[in-house]
This record gives sequence, structure tokens and C-alpha cells, in this order.
Amino acid sequence: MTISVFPEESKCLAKKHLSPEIYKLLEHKKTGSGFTLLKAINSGIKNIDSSIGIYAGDSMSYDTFSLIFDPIIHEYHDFSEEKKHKSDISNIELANLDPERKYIRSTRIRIARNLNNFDFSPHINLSCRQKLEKKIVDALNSLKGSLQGQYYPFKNYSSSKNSDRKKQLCFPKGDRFQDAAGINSDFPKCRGIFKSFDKPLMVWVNEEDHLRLISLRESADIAKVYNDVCKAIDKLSQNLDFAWHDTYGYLTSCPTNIGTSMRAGVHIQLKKLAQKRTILNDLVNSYNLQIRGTKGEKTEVDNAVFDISNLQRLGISEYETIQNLYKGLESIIKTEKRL
Ligand code: CIR
Repeated sequence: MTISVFPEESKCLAKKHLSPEIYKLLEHKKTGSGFTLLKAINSGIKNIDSSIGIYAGDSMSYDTFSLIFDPIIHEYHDFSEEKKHKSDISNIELANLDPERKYIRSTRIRIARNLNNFDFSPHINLSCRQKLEKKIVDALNSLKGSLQGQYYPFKNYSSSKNSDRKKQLCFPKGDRFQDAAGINSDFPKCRGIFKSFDKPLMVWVNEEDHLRLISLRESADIAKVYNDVCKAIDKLSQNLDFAWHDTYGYLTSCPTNIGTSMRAGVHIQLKKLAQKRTILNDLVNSYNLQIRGTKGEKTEVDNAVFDISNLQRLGISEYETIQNLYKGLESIIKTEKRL
């Protein structure tokens, strides 16, 4: 039997795993910062098409409400606690898979981080978000050399006359799932984007997670894109205390992103394999990768350009994820050439 706080049509994992017994055990619990079960599942209650339906309000949520987070995490990530997540962001050396960019148009890697001692985006109040923004920006401003850059707070950008630049440097207000979770509160206050001067590294501040580091190049040099973002994370960790869980690795607002919190992928044009989707799907599945539409999740594939990225985030290190993506893409390109 499931709990009646969710709409009848809802099929989200939070509803599936929240038995009346677990609800009773958790309904009056609070984390140290006052986050509750009902706040955690509000997005799932308000959006009947949620697939997960739960967000964490702080790093403690994963332990205080472990009776509901654990089964969701185990099912979504196909994870058992004996595995324990391990991180490895050491430098990687890999030959460029497609130097002429015949297939791979661009490579993008995103890694999320949240800080201990600050509530996560669904639960943080304005004055703490302000302090957090300052702390993050101070750390970003201390980056030197190739990582040095500038922070663009959104409040200055709303009055910018240069609309192209504004478009490039704003992340949009979150969707209705994030809205019901509380992530959009006080938007766009205390949000902004840091951009490095001479390398395509960006950091989104105070979006769904405290930091989202994005490294993007119009190149197939996966190692370079990966090493850039890892170097930034390594430097920032000297000044910022990232939330880490012994079993679940790096903690994020949405439990789908815990572990490495990394999505590493390419835009790749596969004209032949686009006509042989079964072969492409088999290859993608055998390397534990996923296909998204050209413009992201739930979009179409334009002109045979696929967005192919890692599927696993928990129980696999960052280093292994990149090696796996590399091997998968190598095999996909080989097959495309053969066809
Ligand atoms: C859902 O439950 O469907 C939404 N909360 C989104 C879940 C995927 N997570 C994400 O995009 N960070």
C-alpha cells in the first residue's frame, strides 16, 4: 500500500517506496536545519508526471530520511550499499578520438558540487544564499592561471543591453519540478555564472546545486575537457568544503545526480547509424551510455546529431566513467566508419 499524499495517477519512485509504515516513522522528523519529509516530496506531490519525486534539502537529508532515500537510490542507480562510492579525479591521458571532427562536434562535461554547512537549493533562505554566493565567488576569484575568470551576477545582467551576451551567461529559472521543490525561491537573486577568460569553463552558482561546473569545447578531445574541469574542482576544494557521503559520494539536491554528479558526453553526427538504430542502441547499452536528443533530455535528434553521455554516476569513479565513454565512442565511430 502507498501513501495518500501523492496523487492517484503518480508513478514516481518516492510514492512507490513511501509505505504507510515508513511515512509514520518519518513524518515528524527534521534535519538539523528543519527540512522535513513533506518538503522533500513536495515536487512529487505537485507534479504527477515526476519520475523520482524527491529532493534533498541539505546533506543530512540523506541520513535523516534514509528510509525513503535508500530504496529510491538503490532502484534508480541499481546500487547496493556494499559497493560504496569512490571518487578519482586524477588526470587522464587519451588520444583525440576524432581530430578532424568528422563525427564528434563537441564535448561537454558537467560536475555538480554542494557545500557542507549550507542548506541545499530547495531549502536555503535568502540571507544564507547570499553568504553562500559570496563564499563561492571568493573561491572562484582565487583561481589563477588558465582558470582565472570573472563572475557575472544575474542582477547586473538583467539591465544589460547586449542581449546575446545576456543569453549566453544566464541559466534559466528552473522547471516546475524544481519550482515545487523550492529551488527557484528568490530567483534570480544570488545566482550567477563564472566564466574563465581563456578556457571554456563555466560555473553556475546557486542553480539546482550550489555549483555546477561545465567544461565545453568544440572538439573531440575528451581528456582535455575532463582535465580542465577536474583541475578547477581540485583548486576549489582547497577553499570549499564539498558535501561527501561515505556510501553515496558527492551529494546533490536530486538523488539522481549523487556519486560522481557527472554527466560527460559528446554531440556526435552518425549518419549511417541513424538508419540502424538497433545497432546504435545495442552499442550504447553495452557501454552503459545513454542517448539524448540534440538539444538535451526529451528533445529530438536533429540531422543525425546525437547527444551520447554516461549513464552511471554512482559506484563508478570519474576516471572510469571517462575511460568507459571513450571506449564506447571509439567503438561507435568504428562501426559508423564500417557502415
Ligand atoms: C522528477 O522526479 O521527474 C524530477 N524531479 C526530475 C528528476 C531528474 N533529475 C534531474 O533532472 N536533476
